[in-house]
Amino acid sequence: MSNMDQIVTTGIFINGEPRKASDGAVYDLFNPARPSELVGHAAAASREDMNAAVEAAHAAFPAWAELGFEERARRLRDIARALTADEEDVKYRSRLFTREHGKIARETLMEMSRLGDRFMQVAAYGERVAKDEVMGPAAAGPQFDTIVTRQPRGVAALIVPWNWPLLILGAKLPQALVTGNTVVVKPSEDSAMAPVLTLQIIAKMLPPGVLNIITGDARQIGDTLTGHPLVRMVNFTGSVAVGKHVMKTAADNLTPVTLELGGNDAAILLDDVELSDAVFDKMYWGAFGSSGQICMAMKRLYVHESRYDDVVDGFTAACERAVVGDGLLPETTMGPVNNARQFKVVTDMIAEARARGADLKECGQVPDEELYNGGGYFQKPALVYDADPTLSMVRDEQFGPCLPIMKFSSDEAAIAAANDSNFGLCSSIWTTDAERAMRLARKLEAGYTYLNGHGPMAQDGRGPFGGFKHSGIGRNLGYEGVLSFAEPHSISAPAGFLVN
Ligand code: TXE
Repeated sequence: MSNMDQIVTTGIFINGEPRKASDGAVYDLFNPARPSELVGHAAAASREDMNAAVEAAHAAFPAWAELGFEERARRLRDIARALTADEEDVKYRSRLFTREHGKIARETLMEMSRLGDRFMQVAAYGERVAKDEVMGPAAAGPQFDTIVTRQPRGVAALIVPWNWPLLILGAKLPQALVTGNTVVVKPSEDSAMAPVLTLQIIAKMLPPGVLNIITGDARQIGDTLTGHPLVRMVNFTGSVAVGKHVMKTAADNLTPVTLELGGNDAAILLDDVELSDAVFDKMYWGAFGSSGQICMAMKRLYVHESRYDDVVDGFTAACERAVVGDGLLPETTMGPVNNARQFKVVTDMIAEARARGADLKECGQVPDEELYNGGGYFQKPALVYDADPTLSMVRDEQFGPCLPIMKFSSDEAAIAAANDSNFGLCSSIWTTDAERAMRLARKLEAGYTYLNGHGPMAQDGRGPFGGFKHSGIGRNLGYEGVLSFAEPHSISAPAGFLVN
């Protein structure tokens, strides 16, 4: 054990102060690669703590809103620089992140640096929200001057899941702050410590109460946040079931919600797709980055029948190159699944496919068999060839290292199969024909379509991100993501009074 691996205890953060939970309660976090290894303790906050966090955010709101966009954007840029300024601390948080989460070091470091990037980007493009929209008299109808301002909403509740806690925060937190809202963040129980230490760096650079951080059992304290009358906006990323519950709880106060609830992304490989090892590697990362635990991962692969055999051969070979093991080792490309619940979802889907006689192959190399079979949540990437569309691996979100592959015979059949899902988060089309790609993309029921790529590495943060159907409501990222944290306010006067 490295001396970086001493057991850590993280707290909560309210009104500018790091604190313990009010009754001192904590809960344990274990390493998903070795579930008997205690990594540390996170604070188990009480409802009183949650109320105190919301009240602190409410009290801090007027001064933060008053500060003005320029000053807030300047602070965002300072935060972006501070997040990665201390190399030793970055290494420490990255290692802790892998040990509490399971994901490989390359990804934890990437998440940390992307969070800073988002603060920088939002400081730049958020400026559009600060500018009033000014309209002189219209060409027809009653004659008015109108100015539309965008005002911050107040206290924003930001709820993040365990899979990419920092990257997902980057889609909510700088947007909430730059528009002048104050914030309560609730990281997931299953990956709390590295996110809390990272969030504390940010919170300490802001006036007391602007950013408050609460961890603990959401079943105990979640409704206190989302149903709080002082909370003016809930931005949630997580499961469909909890998203619906959050929406119902927020409805009591008519609190607006943005919900990002996962997906069952279809990737469509057309007959003119260009294939190479580089393309197969891209597909591997699109499907199995972070062990497949990504909302915008490739979750159903549809291949034109004329290219099916070539794709199966090349993609299987890419999956065979996966090195499954401890995320702390530099050669590992796939760590364990994060938690026992998710592990069961994935392994049950694989077991169902096997029981129904599916053509299934588990790929990848396992350098340490003892570790792999030692009770950690390890699953090699499992491919199901020519998958039956009624398998739960096709119908539901697997959120883990397994993937069904299916054939199609026409563009129309591919679009119909891709859209045959309750989800509609992302999708991808792989082709050499841009015009055909655009024609088909417009028919996909998905909030984002990648061309010749899939997942976080293919995504441009300037595009709004969110889903159709059960994938959620509203958008994060892009200009729409920033706008969602502001209330439009129209101010009109008879023509000539406001605009000359
Ligand atoms: O999510 P939960 P889980 C999907 C994925 C996965 C499933 C379950 O399919 O298998 O969801 O994951 C907080 N009030 N996604 O169980 O429970 C909770 O503490 C307020 C897709 O981890 O929805 C955590 O911070 N908050 C997804 C967050 O909600 C509550 C990413 C998500 O937890 C709450 C993660 C309550 N009553 C899972 N109950 C995506 N969109 O990418 C829980 N929480």
